[in-house]
Formats: sequence, C-alpha cells, structure tokens
Amino acid sequence: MEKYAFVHFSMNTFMDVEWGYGDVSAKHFNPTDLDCKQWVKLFKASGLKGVILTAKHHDGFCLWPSKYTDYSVKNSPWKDGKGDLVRELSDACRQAGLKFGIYLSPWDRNHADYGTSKYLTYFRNQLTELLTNYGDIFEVWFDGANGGDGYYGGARETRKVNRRTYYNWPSLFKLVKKLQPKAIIFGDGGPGCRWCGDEEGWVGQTNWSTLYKDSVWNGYPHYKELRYGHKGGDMWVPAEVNVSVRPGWFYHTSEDHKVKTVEQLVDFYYQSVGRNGTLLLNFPIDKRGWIHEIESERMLQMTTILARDFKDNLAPKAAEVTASSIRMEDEYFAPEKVIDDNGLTYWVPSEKDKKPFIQLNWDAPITFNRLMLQEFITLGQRVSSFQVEVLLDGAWKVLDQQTTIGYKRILRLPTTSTKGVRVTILSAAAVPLLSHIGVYNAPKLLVAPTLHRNQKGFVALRSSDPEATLYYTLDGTDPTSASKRYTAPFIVRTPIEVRAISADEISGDKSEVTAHLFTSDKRNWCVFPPTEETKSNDPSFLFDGEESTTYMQTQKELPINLILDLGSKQSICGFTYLPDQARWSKGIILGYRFYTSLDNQHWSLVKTGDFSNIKNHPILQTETFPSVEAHYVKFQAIRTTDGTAIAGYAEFEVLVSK
Ligand code: FUL
Repeated sequence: MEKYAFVHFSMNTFMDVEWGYGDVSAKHFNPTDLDCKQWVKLFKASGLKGVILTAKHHDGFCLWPSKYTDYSVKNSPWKDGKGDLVRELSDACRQAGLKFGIYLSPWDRNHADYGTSKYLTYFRNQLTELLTNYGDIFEVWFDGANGGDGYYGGARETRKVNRRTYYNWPSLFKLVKKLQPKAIIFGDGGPGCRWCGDEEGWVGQTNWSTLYKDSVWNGYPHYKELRYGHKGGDMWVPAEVNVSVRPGWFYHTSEDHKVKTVEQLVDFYYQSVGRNGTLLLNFPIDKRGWIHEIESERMLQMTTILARDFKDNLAPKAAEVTASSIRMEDEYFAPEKVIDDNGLTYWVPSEKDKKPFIQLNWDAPITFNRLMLQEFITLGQRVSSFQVEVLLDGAWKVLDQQTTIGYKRILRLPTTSTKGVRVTILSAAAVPLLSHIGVYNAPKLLVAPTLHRNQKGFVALRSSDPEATLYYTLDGTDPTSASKRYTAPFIVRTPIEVRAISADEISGDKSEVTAHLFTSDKRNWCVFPPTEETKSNDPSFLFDGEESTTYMQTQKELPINLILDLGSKQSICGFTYLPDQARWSKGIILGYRFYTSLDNQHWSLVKTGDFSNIKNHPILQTETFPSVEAHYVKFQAIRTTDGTAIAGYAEFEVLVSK
C-alpha cells in the first residue's frame, strides 16, 4: 500500500494533551463540524490508500458507542450521544475506495479493572466489536506504550503490567485472525508489520523485512534494531514508518506553525517507501473535526512534488537492457522484465554468476537523479548489497553503493548525464530477482532559502535541495539568476536587507523570495553580568542565528532580567524575541518590560506589554518604538505562559535605527 493515513482524534484533542489520564468527563468531546468526508477527500487526493483511526487511545475514551463502557461518544454532546465515529469513517472509506484500519490502545487509563484479568475480557470484547461491526479492517494497531499511572476508575494510581505476558498476545492475535483473516497486525516487533524504531519519519537505509522471532518484543530495549530488521530473520515483518505531520499526534493550536514543511514531508516519503518501508502519515484532527487547512495544503504540495519526481520514467526508453547472465537463458527471466511494468515478472541471473549486473543503454544521453529498484518480493528479500554505475566517457564509474533493496528502494543521486546505467548485485542471500528498474530526473525542490546570521555577522543561506543554486541581493530588489550567487557565508554588519532565492540554473525555475532586514552589529554584544556558560546553556545562543539553540534563565521567581551590554551607545528602535522552538518548549515569556540605560545604573522604561497569542503561537515577536539612545538594554520577563520562573530565548535581537 506504500502510503496510508493515521488519524489521531479523541478526548485529547479537546483537552489539548497528548496522553489523557482518563479522568475527564465524556462531555468534553464535542466536535463542532465533524466531517470524515473532508479527511477522506484529502487522503484520496494525496494518493493515500487507507486510514487507521484511534478508536481508543490510552485514556480509554471510545470513538464508537461500545456496549462495554460508558466512557465513549454515547455520553458526549456530539450528535446528542447518537454518533459513531468508527462507523462514519469506515463508511466514508468504503465509499471512496480506501481501506480502513483501527488503533486500539491496550493500555487503558480509564478502566477500573486495568491490570487484572477482568480487563482482558473487556479488551477482547472491544476488539470483537470493532472487528465485527465495521466491515473489512486492513490493519489492527496495537500500541506498545504503557506508561503506568492513570485514573483507573478513580483509584488514581500507578499500575505496572508485564507487557509481554499480561495481554495474552497469542490469543489476541488468534482473535484477529478469526474475525478479520486478512488484517495485518501492527506491534512493535510484529507479528504482521513492525514499528520502524522512531517517530521521526525514517527507517534505516539497510532495511530487512525480516526479524528473528520474539527478538525485539514490544520494542524496548532493542527497539533500535527495528530500524534495520534482521538479515536472515525468520519472521516476515516489514517496517511501517509512523510519523505525524505535526510535532504531536493530537491537534494543538500551539503547533499550527510547526506543521512539517513540504521538504520534510517529501523526505518522509523517500526515507520510508524509498527504503523498503511503508509510510503511515498521521493527521491530527482539530476541534472542529477537520484536518487543518495548513496540512491540507502541505499534503497537496507534497503530492504534486512526488508526482513530478516520478512523472517520466526513462528506463523503458532505453535502447537495450542487457545483463551479465540469465538463468538457463530462459526468456521468461530476461533482463527486459525490469522495464515491462509488470510486477510479476523479473530478471533472474545465473546461479553461478556471483556478481550479476544488469544495464540499460540509451542511444542519446539521458539525465537522471532518481533510481528506483524493486525485488520480486513474493519470493523474499534477497539483495544485501549493490552498486550503481554510470557510463561516462566510455568507462563505468561508480555513482553509489548501497545495501538492501526489498519491495522498493529509491536512491536520490547527484544529477548525472549518461548513456548507460548499470546495477551490480554485490551480495545476496539467494539468487537476486529484480522485477523493476525506474530511472527519473526529478526537478529540484525549490523552496525559499532560510537566512541565519551569527554573532560575528556572517550570513548563511540554506536550501532544501543540495543541487539548487542560491542567489541573493543586498539592495532590496528581488534576486534573479543575474544576482550574486551564494557560495559561502558573507558578512552583514550595517543595516541591510538580504533577499534570497533558490533556483535551478538549467530550467530557470525559482523559489519564492526570503527577505530579512538585519539592522545591528552584534559583535560586541554580551550578557551582563557575564554568565557562566555550559555546553547546553550558553548566552551566545541568544545571538547565534540558530533556532535550535536556546538560552534558558532559571530563577526562584519572576521577574527575570536579561541585561545586554551593546558595547557602545547606539540608537535603537525595537527588539525581536524568538521563544524556545523545541517540541516541549519551556520559558515562553508572555509579559515583558523593556528598559534602556546609558550607564547600566539609571534605567528608563521604553515599552511594556504582552506578546499576544504567544502561548498558542510561539513565533518570532517584533516590537518597535520611537528611537532612543542606549548602551544597555534590560528585557524583563514579568509573566510566562506556564507561570514558571524560566525565561527561554532561541534568539534575541535589538533593532538598531537605520
Ligand atoms: C505512541 C503513543 O504513545 C502516541 O500517543 C501515539 O499514539 C503514537 C502513534 O504511538 O506509542
């Protein structure tokens, strides 16, 4: 299925948490305008083949009116308790031709009996309801997370279970097999498909679909092995890469600005489907009951980019496809089978051929940067290393060397013009069977570059595509291919606006423009009094131009002062503050006072205020005021969003008058 959707929607959405404790009333579940058809429409348009819904997350709240608990939609105001979300989504999927799957959390923080054998009956009953009443289920997702503490019917305590033995997994797997014989069972280590070992959108470049039975049970402590699989393993458990389009699995307004960029989404595809895995991409549903507009748009952009990348397969246009050998010279196993667009046919080299190769030759040079390879997976995953060569000036030159292929492997290669591409299988567990080779020339991924200026004044431009050419201007005009080409960081110390684009030199395509006005010379800035720095908490993080480093001040109580010595007297007209950008951010300043001084003793209050909506939207804040003279500035945090006496700064900059 390659790519399919995950949907996280539940009580957590309304309580603004990731892991509910299981103690809030069902009354809080109340989407205002729920529309599963909207989700399904987006999934269809994005080429996703199915969807897995969190029918019950760890907090125990059920999205269907289960007979076995009151903690469900039937006691919520949504549709006056008559709603059934599992029904609505499964119906919408069937109508649209999408497959439907369920996530049912084994851990249940609401249920009074959790931890005893009574709960196991409850769990089986729920599973039976879901697998009987909603048509075909393609996947059943058993989450490995088991945190311990919970509401548990009012007991409010920590309950530890042996994850390996408590649930009686073999009997649950049997139940699934009985009720939905075709369903794939997801668990950390299988038995149907496995967790890829992270939630960041990648599986190993080496990725075996096999594991040694029970070797990585319930993930820990060997979960890292799940990224690579086990060569020679005795279970067939392909990796599924589960990742969210936002930092969290559930919707939080405060993450609206952290939706994954289109470059990240495209990377997820190459790092999952392109590495013999599947992509299970999560969509947090918002309080309205919708997939938010931001990710809807990003998804469509990602889809367009991937469609563009694989639009034109150059392999079938090859003048000839030849190989070092063919098994028994049988036409059935001929090299051309890799370009016949039939996944059931494949090239088989001779068993005696220890380093078999297959090559495509074109009459005129082609230009390419993507190579897609597929093994005939019905007969197992075999290739353990291979090499790609191209014909340059009459000689074969190695372009890349890699390990596994599996169902599908896609290499992103440097753009190369050649009349020949050769793939040599260097080692394999058995005679290699290649069913498909695709050769593509993907357009460059041109997005506006990001600008970073460090304290010394060096401005670095970064782009998503290593082959894009970056152009910039310093005079306020939009860059073109006639502007300065970016090759290395350059110095900006006087007030200047830098504008930049990424471009494809050959096609002439270009990105949108990034622009930033740099006003200050930060070289002599320092925090007063000089503060001891540690590797992870250094005052220079304030000025380093990197969002990923944050300076934290921790005190017993508010206010917290940040005094900057600007090195000399200057005319200033504002400041910018970028809060901590980490997923679990800390020290977000809500209310502030801003003072200036010429001598670090007498202070004048210049501005005071609140950063509006910073809790939900912790982006760069810019405050301006009429120019004043200052040698020192004091930024005083008087309120933080979470009430703690911590002030965190990813960046802080004083704006100097032009
Ligand atoms: C994890 C859970 O704890 C998260 O909340 C989420 O459901 C993710 C897909 O799996 O183990």
